[in-house]
Amino acid sequence: MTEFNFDTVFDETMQTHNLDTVVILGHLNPDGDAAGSVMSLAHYIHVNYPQYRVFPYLAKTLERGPKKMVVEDKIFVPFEMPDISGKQYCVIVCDNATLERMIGLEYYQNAAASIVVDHHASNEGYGDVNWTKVSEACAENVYHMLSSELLLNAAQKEAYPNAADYIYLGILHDTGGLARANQGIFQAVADLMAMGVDHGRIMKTLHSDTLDILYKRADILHGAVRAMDGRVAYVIMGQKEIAEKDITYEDIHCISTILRDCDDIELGFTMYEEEENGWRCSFRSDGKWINVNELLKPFGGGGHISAAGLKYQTDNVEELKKQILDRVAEMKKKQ
Ligand SMILES: [Mn+2]
Repeated sequence: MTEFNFDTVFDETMQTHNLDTVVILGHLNPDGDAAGSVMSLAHYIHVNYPQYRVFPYLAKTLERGPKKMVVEDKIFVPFEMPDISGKQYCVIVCDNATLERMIGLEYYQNAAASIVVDHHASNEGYGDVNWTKVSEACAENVYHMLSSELLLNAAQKEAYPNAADYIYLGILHDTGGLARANQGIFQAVADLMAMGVDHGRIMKTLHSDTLDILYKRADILHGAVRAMDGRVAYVIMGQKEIAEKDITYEDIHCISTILRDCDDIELGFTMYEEEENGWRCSFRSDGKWINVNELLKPFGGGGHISAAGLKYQTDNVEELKKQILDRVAEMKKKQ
């Protein structure tokens, strides 16, 4: 399925099940794209379908940058959730590949109907309607599935941040500030600007570092190690070091991207022990040197060709790292 008309599917779903409530969910530790996709749909429905009640749901662990925009939301913040006991409602899930990563899973499980919109190659295909199209940002897919007329209406009826602002937020964040873009993205970005989006204002959500954050990041980068003739670089951080240096997952989350973006590095990754023997790993490449979604599949991880994650239980992280590097070497040999 390459084209998807949200309004038709949404209208039909609400009417056949006789529903008046919509809950919108995203993934754990929401980033700009998850927040942008969820919140843009919430505003779009709020303005264009006033007969329905809308409840967007974002985890409290929202990233610093997108949070700057979300805290200004006067329609939905502070978030409130409906009492779902005995109530029928529709759930829309955005930017979330697997049930394991979904935030608010209980809402999904008790929904009368579900619509899934995603851009991950690793999407499990769950939901009554599952529209997954691999692209740079889920918000880009959201943009293309909506009626431009109704989106313009939502942008004109509400002050910042409105549906168009949120789509723009998602696109900016998942493309690294339009660093990874194509014609379709620039088309969407230009259309959104024509609807009144202020590019400079939303760019500020990408720049939310403080000097203390940079000090910490420099410290983490000092611990980076090279492998495979220096073309791979990684950071492994166990619980002891995490406690000593007070490193949160948010502190380490960007490191794999920073490593990958180095001119002399092709693959960057981090392994972070978020609970005893529970490793949360993040892999970044350009998607061509190595496909990290394929790389992590045998280990139970995945995501996109150039950005993928893995959660793994082991008391021997060195062995896990070795197995992954062996697979990198094997995949490179076959290329
Ligand atoms: Mn995304």
